[in-house]
Amino acid sequence: MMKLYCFPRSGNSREVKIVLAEKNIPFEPIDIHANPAVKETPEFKKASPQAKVPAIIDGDVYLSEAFLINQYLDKKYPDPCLMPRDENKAEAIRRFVAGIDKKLVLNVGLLVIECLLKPKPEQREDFKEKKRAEVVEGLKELDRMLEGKEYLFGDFSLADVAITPHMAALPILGSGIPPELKNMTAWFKRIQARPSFKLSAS
Ligand SMILES: N[C@@H](CCC(=O)N[C@@H](CS)C(=O)NCC(=O)O)C(=O)O
Repeated sequence: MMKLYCFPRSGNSREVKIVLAEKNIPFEPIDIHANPAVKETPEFKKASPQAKVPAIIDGDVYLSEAFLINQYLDKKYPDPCLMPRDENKAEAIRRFVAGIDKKLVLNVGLLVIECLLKPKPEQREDFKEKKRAEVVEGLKELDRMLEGKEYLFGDFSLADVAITPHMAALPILGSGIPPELKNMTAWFKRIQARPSFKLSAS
C-alpha cells in the first residue's frame, strides 16, 4: 500500500490527502511528528531529500512536493481526472500553482510561523497585519479568476486542491475570506461540501 509521510496540521500534506480521497486511493499515513525517528530512516530520506512532508512511497516511486505528488497520482489514477488532458490548459494550471506557491501560500505559511509557532513575546503584530493584507490581495485575484466559474479552471482540478488547505487555515491565523469576495466565498462552500474536504482534515 502507498505510504504517505505527513502530519495532521500540514497544509501541504492535506493537498495530497484531498487527492487520495477524491480518487479513493488507499494509503498508510505515517505521522512524522508522532514518530520523529521516521525522519532518520533511509526510506524517508530517499522520498524527501529536503526532509519535508508530504512525501510518498508507492512501489518503487519515491516522491516529495505536494503538487508533484498530485500530478503523479493524477496520471496513475486518472479517475476522476484532476488535470486537463489538453497540454496548454495543464500548463496554465502548473503556472498558476507555481505563482500562488510563491505568493499566497508562502504568505499563509509565514503567518503560520508568526502566529502559531513563535513564542508570543516574539510575535510581531505589524508583520502579521502586513501579511494578512497581502493574503487578502491574493484572495481578490482569485475572486476575479472565479467570475462566472464554479472552480478556478472550470472543472475541479489540482489548482483548487493547491489552495484549499491554506484557505481552511485562515481563521486560526486571524484572517479569512472577506464576505464581499462573493466568488471566493461560494467557491469555499463548494469545496467544503466535497467529501474530500472532511476526509483530508486529520
Ligand atoms: N513545497 C513543499 C513544501 C513542504 C513543506 O514545507 N512542508 C512542511 C509541512 S507543511 C514541513 O515538512 N516542515 C518540516 C517539519 O515540520 O518537520 C510542498 O509543496 O510539498
